[in-house]
Amino acid sequence: MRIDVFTIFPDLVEGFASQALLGKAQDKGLLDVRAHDLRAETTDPHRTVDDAPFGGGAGMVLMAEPVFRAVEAVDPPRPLFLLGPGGRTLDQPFARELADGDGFSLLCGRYEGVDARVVDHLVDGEISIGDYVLAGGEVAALVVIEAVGRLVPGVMGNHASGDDESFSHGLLEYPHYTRPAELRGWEVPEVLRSGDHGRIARWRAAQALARTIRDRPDLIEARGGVTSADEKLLREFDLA
Ligand code: JCQ
Repeated sequence: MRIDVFTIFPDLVEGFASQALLGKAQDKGLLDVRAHDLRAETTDPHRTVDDAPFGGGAGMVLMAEPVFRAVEAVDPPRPLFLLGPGGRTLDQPFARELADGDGFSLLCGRYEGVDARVVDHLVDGEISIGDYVLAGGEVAALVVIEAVGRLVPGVMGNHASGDDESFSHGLLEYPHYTRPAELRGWEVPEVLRSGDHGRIARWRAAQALARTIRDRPDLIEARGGVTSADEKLLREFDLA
């Protein structure tokens, strides 16, 4: 999987992608993240990439020509996505769709926005990571790269896959515990130390369900509500 990123902060993107899980995936040849400096193809002494908006107003606009030139110098994997709040919101199914391809590219906007001709004639789509405003697209690009990268076959190593975790089954995770068995008077639930693996699996499923009902009822609605089997499971552990 190749992911090319166009940004005025290529070191930030490369630094992040070279660490931990993504760094190991790159070492293993499973993932290839390439950051490209939007200033690379500028020709003026100040390597300018921003200019004032036509029509006036506050702030600056990321210029079209440096972006076209940087992208055309590389011929990166398509689709090329702009990061911004107007796009399709990243969720687990979208991350899975991106991970099923061979690669894609990301354009990080900055300033007040990007010249509209980039949007109209260069990029293929837009990705949002949520309804809030960032100072630039870099952090959003890192979120996309991490969410997608961990789904690439082989990247998760020890963990069989990313798919047994939150959201892939549409529920929040059950609570996790490690040693010590008692911490400041708070004990690990007895069931987890019982050795009864069937009961442990049912307790975890019941906990995941109860927490999702409590904290994310929208996820319960999305999977079609609470079934009678769900209610039986909750009752087994006095959760309903
Ligand atoms: C991404 N949610 C918010 C910042 C301008 C497209 O132009 C710009 C893009 C950004 C960065 O993206 C976000 C964002 N998902 O702010 C400024």
